Amino acid sequence: MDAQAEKKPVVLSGVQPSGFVTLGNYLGAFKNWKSLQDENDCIYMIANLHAITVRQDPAALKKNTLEGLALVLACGVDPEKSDIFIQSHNPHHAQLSWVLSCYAQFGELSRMTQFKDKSAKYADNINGGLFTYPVLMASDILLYQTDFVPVGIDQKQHVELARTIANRFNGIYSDVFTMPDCILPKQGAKIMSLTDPSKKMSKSDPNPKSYVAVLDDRNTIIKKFKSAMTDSGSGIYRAEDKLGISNLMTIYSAVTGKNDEEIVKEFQNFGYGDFKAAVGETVADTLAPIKARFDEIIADKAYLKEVYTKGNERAMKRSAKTLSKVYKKVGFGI
Ligand code: AQP
Repeated sequence: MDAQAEKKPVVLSGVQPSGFVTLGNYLGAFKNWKSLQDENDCIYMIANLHAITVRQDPAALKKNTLEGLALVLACGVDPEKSDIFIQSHNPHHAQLSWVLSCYAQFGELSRMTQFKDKSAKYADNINGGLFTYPVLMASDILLYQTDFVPVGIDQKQHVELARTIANRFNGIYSDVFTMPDCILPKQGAKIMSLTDPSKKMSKSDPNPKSYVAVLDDRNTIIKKFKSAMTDSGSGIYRAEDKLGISNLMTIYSAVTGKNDEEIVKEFQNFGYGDFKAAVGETVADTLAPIKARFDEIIADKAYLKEVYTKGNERAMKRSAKTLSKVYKKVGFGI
């Protein structure tokens, strides 16, 4: 086989260290990071540049960054197989972001749903970074000539914008960037809030009962599921007017791999209360080994440093090639 035929698809994904990681982040994105490692060339980053679009406490951001890294490792990402690094350690992301911001239109950025949502949520701090966030994300993706980006549905629009920017740049300067595609999970691409199943489960929700954090203890997880909002009526099945039950079925399906038919059969004689408790216990059982592994890894700071240092060295070697090509194309290559 020649080298080209052996080349594995490049996968890139990231998680922001903007607090704890929710069950939504886990099921929507990095539950699949481990299984993608064998067939793909994977790059995973702790996206701390993105995190400061919302005001962060510096000490907390530092702590959350290391914890994010430890959690990714606890979920089975193997630093021997994948490049794992901290985004701010590689200056190429910010450098490419400036160039690409000159190839993204104001109108395009104004249409981003996340910008509209976050501007409403953080009305006293609608900063430029919140607006240009998708350009930085495009840079993250395009720097590594990424083929696939595993994300939850909320990030799909940003990956599409990365394609628009890549297409525009390639059209002007000939092929520089690979065109990326999303990978959405079959179940769990949009996990909804436990207290208001019409809204996305989100770590910044002021009501802690609305989300489950991956590192919540068993009792907390079960309690939160038991208090999840359900609908009037009875019966465990998916329907448009049963948003609460449908969300719990999605979570159960994403965690167990069972389909709706199997779930309906399994819980045909259950009331809502017993179903909620069963989902809570299954989620708690799934997350317990991750938490145990996380506790071991976070205690070993030397190991974490080794992982992010080596990961960043490898990542920078790769991103330098793309950045240098871009600089030459736009006329910076003096
Ligand atoms: N509810 C969700 N269901 C499925 N996937 C989700 N993701 C986020 N929420 C859900 C996916 O998680 C990955 C990492 O997300 P992030 O770190 O960029 O944070 P976010 O999307 O900003 O997550 P939150 O919880 O909604 O944070 P806040 O409250 O700060 O806005 C991404 O792939 C995302 O799609």
